[in-house]
Amino acid sequence: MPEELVRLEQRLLRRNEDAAAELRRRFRAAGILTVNLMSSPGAGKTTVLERTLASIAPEPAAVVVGDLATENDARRLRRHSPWVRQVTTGTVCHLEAAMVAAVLEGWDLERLHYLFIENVGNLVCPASFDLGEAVRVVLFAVTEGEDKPEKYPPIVHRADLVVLTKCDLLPYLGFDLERFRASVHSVNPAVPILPLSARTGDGLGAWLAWLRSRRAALAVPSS
Ligand SMILES: Nc1nc2c(ncn2[C@@H]2O[C@H](COP(=O)(O)OP(=O)(O)OP(=O)(O)O)[C@@H](O)[C@H]2O)c(=O)[nH]1
Ligand SMILES: [Mg+2]
Repeated sequence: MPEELVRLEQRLLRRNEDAAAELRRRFRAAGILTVNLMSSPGAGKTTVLERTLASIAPEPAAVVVGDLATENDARRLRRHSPWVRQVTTGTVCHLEAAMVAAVLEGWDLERLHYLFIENVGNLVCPASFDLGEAVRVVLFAVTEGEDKPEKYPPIVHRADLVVLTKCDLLPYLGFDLERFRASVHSVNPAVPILPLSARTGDGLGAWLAWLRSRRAALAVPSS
């Protein structure tokens, strides 16, 4: 890569890191658990969030959702929460901290317990952009095959949780759960894996318990 292009990329990432640090400070001060959800297009992020918002109520939870175009996901999510904002990125394949900061305008963060950020469907670009989140969740659908984690290591490397979605389809696919686990753990040996079906609700209880435990951990000062 030409040197000038490398410098430009470094500047862009540095600017994002500064904006993300400021967001993280605001989220911490407000006591919100911010969750950055990342996956390939169509792995089931919005469907998981629809179920999550419906189940986590009356705890107040907000969503910022990124897509290149359309308000489709925000429309779906608004049925479950009044705090939903869509970011349309045009041609940009990931969310950036400044985009998130811009749409938070006017929200009283102190009132929220959770902020979910549904990133643009993409397993590559979102990995490099910190959004000030407390936790990163990467979703893979059973229809994608067992080896995707090892093919897209950067996004898995920094994940706090891997969710395997659409598990209701397992009986039809011949998907090898052990191969998937090995693929995830070859990149990130300690990361927990949570199988889930947003269609049947299987695994939803474990997902909610994980979220609640991570939120409770925010209150404990780290040594
Ligand atoms: N069988 C089955 N289908 C699912 C499940 N979750 C989602 N789907 C379907 O998968 C498709 C994509 O789901 P979305 O939730 O829109 O996926 P997404 O990751 O938000 O997609 P983008 O935002 O476009 O990247 C939809 O047709 C859903 O109905 C599931 O648990 N089981
Ligand atoms: Mg979506």
